[in-house]
Amino acid sequence: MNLSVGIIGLPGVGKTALFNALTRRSTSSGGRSTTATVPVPDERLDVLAEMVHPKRIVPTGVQFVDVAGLVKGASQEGGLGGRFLSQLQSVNALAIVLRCFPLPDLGFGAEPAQPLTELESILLELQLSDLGRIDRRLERTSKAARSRDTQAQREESILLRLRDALDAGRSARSAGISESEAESVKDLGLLTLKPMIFVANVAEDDLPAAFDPVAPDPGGIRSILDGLQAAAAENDAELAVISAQLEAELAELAAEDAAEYLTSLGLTATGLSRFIAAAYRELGLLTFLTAGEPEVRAWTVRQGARAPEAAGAIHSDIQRGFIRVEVTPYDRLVEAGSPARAKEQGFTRLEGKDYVMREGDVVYFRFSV
Ligand SMILES: Nc1nc2c(ncn2[C@@H]2O[C@H](COP(=O)(O)OP(=O)(O)O)[C@@H](O)[C@H]2O)c(=O)[nH]1
Ligand SMILES: [Mg+2]
Repeated sequence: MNLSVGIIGLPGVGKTALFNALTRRSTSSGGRSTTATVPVPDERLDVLAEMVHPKRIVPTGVQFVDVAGLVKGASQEGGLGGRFLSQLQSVNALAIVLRCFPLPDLGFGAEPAQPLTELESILLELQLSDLGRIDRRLERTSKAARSRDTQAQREESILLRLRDALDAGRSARSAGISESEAESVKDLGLLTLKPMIFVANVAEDDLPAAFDPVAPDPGGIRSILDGLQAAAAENDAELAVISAQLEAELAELAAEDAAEYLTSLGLTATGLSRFIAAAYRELGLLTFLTAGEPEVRAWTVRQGARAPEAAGAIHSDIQRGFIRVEVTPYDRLVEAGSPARAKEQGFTRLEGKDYVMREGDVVYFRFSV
C-alpha cells in the first residue's frame, strides 16, 4: 500500500527539520531523497511478540514527501509552480506545517508566530488552485452536459457542488461528495479534497505548556493552539503538535537517552509518533496483524477492504489462492493469552472472501496455489 503524505508549508517553517526527524526512522533513506517510508509505531506488535516470540518484528510504514515550493500568491502565477503541483497531486494527504515558534531577532525585532494567518493564506492558495481546475473542466463538461450527455451532467453537478464550497472559502472536502463521486473527478487531482493534518511546529521551550494544561505558559502557546484546534475542526483536519527541531535532535540520540531527555522536559511521548499516527489515520487506512514464529508484523489496507485484498497486501499468491481467513480480534487474543487459547475460547472465526477487514484483526490466511 503505497500511500503518501506531502509535507507542505511556507518557507522556513520547519518542513525539512520535520522530514529529517522522520527520515532518521526511515527504512528507505537514500542520499538526499525527499521521500521516505517511516515505520508506524504500534505497541500491539510488542504485545504479540511477547506471546509468540518471533524472530523479528516488522511494523507497517507510511510514506512522507518533503514538498518545497509553496509561496504566497503561488496559485496566481499560472497555477502553483509545476514541480510543486505535480508532487502535490500524487500525494494522498497533506501535512501543513505552521510556524508557532518566534523567529530569532536579527536586529529588526523578533518576528512573532502567526500560524493562523499563515494557515488561512495556504488554504486560500490551495482553494484557488482547485477553483482554477474546476472552472477549466466545467467549460468542457457543461458543453457536453447541454447536449444531454448523462455522464457529463452527473459530473457537472458534482463540479458545481465542489465549486460552491470553494467559492464560500471552504475546502472541496466540505462539499460532502461521496466516495464514488470523488472517484469520478479524481483525475482533476483537487488538493483540498485530500485529508489534511495541521502541524503546529512549536518552540522546544513551549512544549511543556503545549501538552500540560497547568504548566506555566509565558509564550501564550495554548491560546495559539486552541485557535489552530478550532481551525482544524472547521476544516475537518487533525492537529498535531511537534517541535521539529527537538525531534530532529532526539532522532540523533539512542532510544534510552532520548527517553531520558524527554522526561527531563516533562514529556512522555514524542510528538513525532503522534504525528505519524495522525497521518496514518487521515489516510483512511487500517492495520491488520500477523503473528507467527518467523515474524510478528503489521500490514496496511484501506478501510473497507475485504479479506482477499488484505491477503494481496501480503502476497499476490495468497490473494489468488485465497480460501478462508482465520480472524482473531487483537483484544480477544490478548485476553486469551495465546492463539491456541483464543481458539479454545471461541474468539477465532473463520471468514470468507466477503469479510470486511477490521482494525486490529490478527489473521492467518488459508490459501492454495
Ligand atoms: N526554534 C525553532 N526553530 C526551528 C524549528 N523547526 C525548524 N526551525 C528552524 O527554522 C529554520 C528553517 O527550517 P527548515 O526545516 O529548513 O524549514 P523549511 O523551509 O520549511 O524546510 C531552520 O533554521 C530551523 O533550524 C523549531 O521547532 N524551533
Ligand atoms: Mg525545506
